[in-house]
Amino acid sequence: MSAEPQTGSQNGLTKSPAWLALQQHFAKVRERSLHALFAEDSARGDRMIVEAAGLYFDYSKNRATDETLDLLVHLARQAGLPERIEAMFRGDKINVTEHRAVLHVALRAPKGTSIIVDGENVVPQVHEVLDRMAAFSERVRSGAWKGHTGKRIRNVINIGIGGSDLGPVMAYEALKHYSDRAMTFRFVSNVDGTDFVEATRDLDPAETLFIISSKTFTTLETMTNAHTAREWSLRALGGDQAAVARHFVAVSTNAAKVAEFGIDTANMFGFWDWVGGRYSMDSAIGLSTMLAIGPDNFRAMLDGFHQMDEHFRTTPLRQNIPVLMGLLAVWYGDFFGAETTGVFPYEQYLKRFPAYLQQLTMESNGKHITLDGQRVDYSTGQIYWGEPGTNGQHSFYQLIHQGTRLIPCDFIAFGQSLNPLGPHHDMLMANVIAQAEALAFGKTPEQVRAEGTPEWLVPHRVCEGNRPSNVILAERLTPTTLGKLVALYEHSVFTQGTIWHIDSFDQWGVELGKQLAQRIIPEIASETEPKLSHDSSTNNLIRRSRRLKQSGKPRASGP
Ligand code: G6Q
Repeated sequence: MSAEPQTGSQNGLTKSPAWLALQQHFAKVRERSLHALFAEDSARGDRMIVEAAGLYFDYSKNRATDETLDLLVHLARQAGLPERIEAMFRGDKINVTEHRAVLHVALRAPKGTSIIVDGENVVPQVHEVLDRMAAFSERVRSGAWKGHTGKRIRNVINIGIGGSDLGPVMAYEALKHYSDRAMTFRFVSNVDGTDFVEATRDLDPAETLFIISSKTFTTLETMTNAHTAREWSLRALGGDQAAVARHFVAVSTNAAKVAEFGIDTANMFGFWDWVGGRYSMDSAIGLSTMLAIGPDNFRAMLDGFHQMDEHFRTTPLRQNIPVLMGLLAVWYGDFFGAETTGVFPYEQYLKRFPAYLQQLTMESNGKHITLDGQRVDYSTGQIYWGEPGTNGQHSFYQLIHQGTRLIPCDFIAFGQSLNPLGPHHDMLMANVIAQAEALAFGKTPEQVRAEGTPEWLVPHRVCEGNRPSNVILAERLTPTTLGKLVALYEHSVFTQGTIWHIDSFDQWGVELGKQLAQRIIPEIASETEPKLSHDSSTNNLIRRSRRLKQSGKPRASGP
């Protein structure tokens, strides 16, 4: 939704000294090319990097000077970023619209540390749940946990949606290399019955364990799929309700609803209202991840998260990777007018990482009201999207190279492949490095002519360059590295939300979507023609879909 033009900045951001300084600076530097910036400073690529927590972050190919970065850091200070970071880590209720602390960082706090929420240290609770998850995972992985008929569990299906699905799916795919290949992991999220049917069609219910992952345990899609799963299990297991306890476990904050569903709360793994759905993959919502990769690898992932948390919390802003990433996102979104950011992992295992980031970034910062309840007069959250390299190079990269839109890119790559295979990995790495180079420096008319190109074709083949990117390199994709990468983006999102003075931790738009369908479901399902009182389009869509359902054929005319 586009913001209506505003006649002034209600929260003062766009009239603030740091913002005005950036605006003036932008007028000076907007036309400066990356070509020129690198030509003026041959050490730019040596200087504009940060190495921390095992990541190499190269931000030199951004349309920014040292002064830009200084001014952005000044903006961050003006927005109180250091204080906000402290407030989050301290457990202050910074999710103001839900009056909640925001403590995903507590999920990876080492044993023995202390974070107090409402007078209670939450770190021991986190480890108590982790220990229960570990004990359960060991039992399932070893075969000690048996299904109702005495068979061991070979299949695990996570039923959840949004934050209770995207993290587990992404982490399973990302860490498949470390997973127990004798087990099958599937994920059902969509209320479209096809999702459930395709996920279960070749599985034996006697060997299948369902994890019902839902913070609230009321989400329509998840509860519908959970009931279908219970029927599917019980039908095959002789209808004995006792089977539920052997084939269903729950991850939730709502013990009452879990018990109501028939799951033994001894097989429930809890978390807390200070963990947002999209920040929950390292809570018990990660149970499927732990079952796949084992408790030690899961703990290694948590350690990776924690290393990035510590980097974020303790490193000066100017050398702080998530801060720099977040500030550059603000620079492009609010000054250059960029609408989207492309994220391109050159690692097949990270194929779901962009989809995961879409929720993290867009649900968090897709807000137009400030913490003080005022409408913003600047752009907030960008659209994040992406695909693994090199596939994207053969499709949409064209628009990034030669289109009319500015699309800042994040490239993510690893020095070592988990599947070394002949020349593949060198080629993969050559491609990611070449793309960042080509986007930045392009191809000049002179270079195109020197290839013997006829003059009429020259403009078509010229690539102007000046397309910015970050490059993130790590040694190899491990559970630890994955934790660092996710935390990196979490904190970049936090940095952006802090500058924009918005609540990155609520999701009222999602809540509205959850409510609206409830009204239409009975109208679609009703045996008799329902009386409809929506707008004319919605009324017609409901009538048409009822008719399509009944006959499979639309009438010749009318809705
Ligand atoms: C995430 C959102 C949302 C949520 C899902 C599932 O931050 O709040 O994506 O995770 O709607 O909610 P439940 O876990 O309560 O089923």
